[in-house]
Amino acid sequence: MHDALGLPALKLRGISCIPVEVPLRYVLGTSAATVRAAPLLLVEVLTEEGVSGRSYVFGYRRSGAKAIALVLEEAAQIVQGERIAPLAMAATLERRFALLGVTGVARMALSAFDMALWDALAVAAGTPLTRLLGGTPRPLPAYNSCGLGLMKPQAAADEAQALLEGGLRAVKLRLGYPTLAEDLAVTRAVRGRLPDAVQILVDYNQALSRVDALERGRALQFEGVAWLEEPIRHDDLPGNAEIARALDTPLQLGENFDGPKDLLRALQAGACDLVMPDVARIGGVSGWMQAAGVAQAHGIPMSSHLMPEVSAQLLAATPTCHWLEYVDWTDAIAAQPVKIVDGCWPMNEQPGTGLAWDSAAVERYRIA
Ligand code: SMN
Ligand code: MG
Repeated sequence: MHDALGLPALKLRGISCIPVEVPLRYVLGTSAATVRAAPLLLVEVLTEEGVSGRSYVFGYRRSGAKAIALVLEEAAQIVQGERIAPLAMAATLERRFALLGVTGVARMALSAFDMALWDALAVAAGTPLTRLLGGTPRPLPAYNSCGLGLMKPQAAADEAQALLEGGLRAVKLRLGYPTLAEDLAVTRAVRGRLPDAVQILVDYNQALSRVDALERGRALQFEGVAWLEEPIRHDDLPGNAEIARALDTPLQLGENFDGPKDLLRALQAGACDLVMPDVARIGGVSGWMQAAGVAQAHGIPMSSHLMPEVSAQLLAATPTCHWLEYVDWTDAIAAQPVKIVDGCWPMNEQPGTGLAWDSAAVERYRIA
C-alpha cells in the first residue's frame, strides 16, 4: 500500500534497543563531569514490511542508556501494529507518559523513537531524511567538539591543533577552571596556536554564578571567542538574558532544551543569541523541525548538539542552519565512519539518516 505521495505504508512491528559503551579517542573533562567512554543506546524500529529505521542517543551514564531503553520498549508496545506516523504516535505517547512527565529520560526515549520512525519512512521512500523534510543534502560546516576538556594551556593548544584534521575551521573549548586567570591562560594558548580564521567556541557547562559569568564573559570578549555557551544554569532565563545583553560575544544555549517549548521560552526571554538543540531532548526529528520554525521566526542561527549523523539531516532542512557539532563517538561501531572533508560534514544520497552499525563492534561494546 502507498499513500498519495507514493510513500509505502509501514506498520510498526517492534523495537530493538542495544546499550553500548564506546571508547572515546579524546577524553572530555568538562566542568561537570569527565567523559572517557560514551554510553549510547542503539535503537532499531522494525516494521511488518521488513524496513527498519535506526537512531541512537547518548545516555550520558550507563544507567541513562538502560533507563531510556526501558521507557522506549514500553512506548513501542503502546503503538505496536499502528501505521508509522511520527506526529500521531508522539501525540498518543506524550498523553500516555504525561503522568510520568515527558522530560529527561522519558523525553529522550520518545525522541529516539521519533528519530527511528522518521528514518524508517525515509528508508522506505529511498530518500535521504533531509529530502523528506524539504531539505537538500549538502556539505555542512562543522566544528570539532572532541576533546579540549579542562587541561593545562600547553596541552590544550596541542590538542586544539590536532583537532583541525579534515580542515575543520572551529573547535570547542571547555572552560570553568577555578579562576578567571586559568580560563584566560587556556583560551590564549589555544587562540595563539590556531590560525586566525579558525573560530574558538567556549562552553562553561553551566559552571558559573551570574556575577562570575559577567566578569569572565567581559574578560573573554577580547580573546577572539565566537560564542559563550551555557555560562550559568541553563534554565535561569533572566540571568542568561542579563549576560547576553551585557556582552558582545553571542550567548549560546540549547543542549538542555526540553522540547520546542523551551527554545521558545528562551527566545521570548532574550536569554540567548544562538541556539543548539539536542535532537534527543528537543523531541526527535519532529520536535527539531518545530524548534527550527521558532528559531527562524526569531531570526536566530541554529546549530546542533552531538549525534552529527542525524543532526546533519536536520540542519540541511533548517532555515537558520549554523554549525554542525562534530564528534567521532560512533566511529568505533559505525559500518562506515564518516570523515570530515574540507571542514564539512559530507552528505550523500543514502536513504534515511544513513546510520548502519558494524555488528561485531556492537557486540564488543555492548553493556547489557
Ligand atoms: C557536552 C555535553 C555533553 C557531553 C559532551 C559534551 C558539551 C557540548 O556541553 O556542548 O558538546
Ligand atoms: Mg555544551
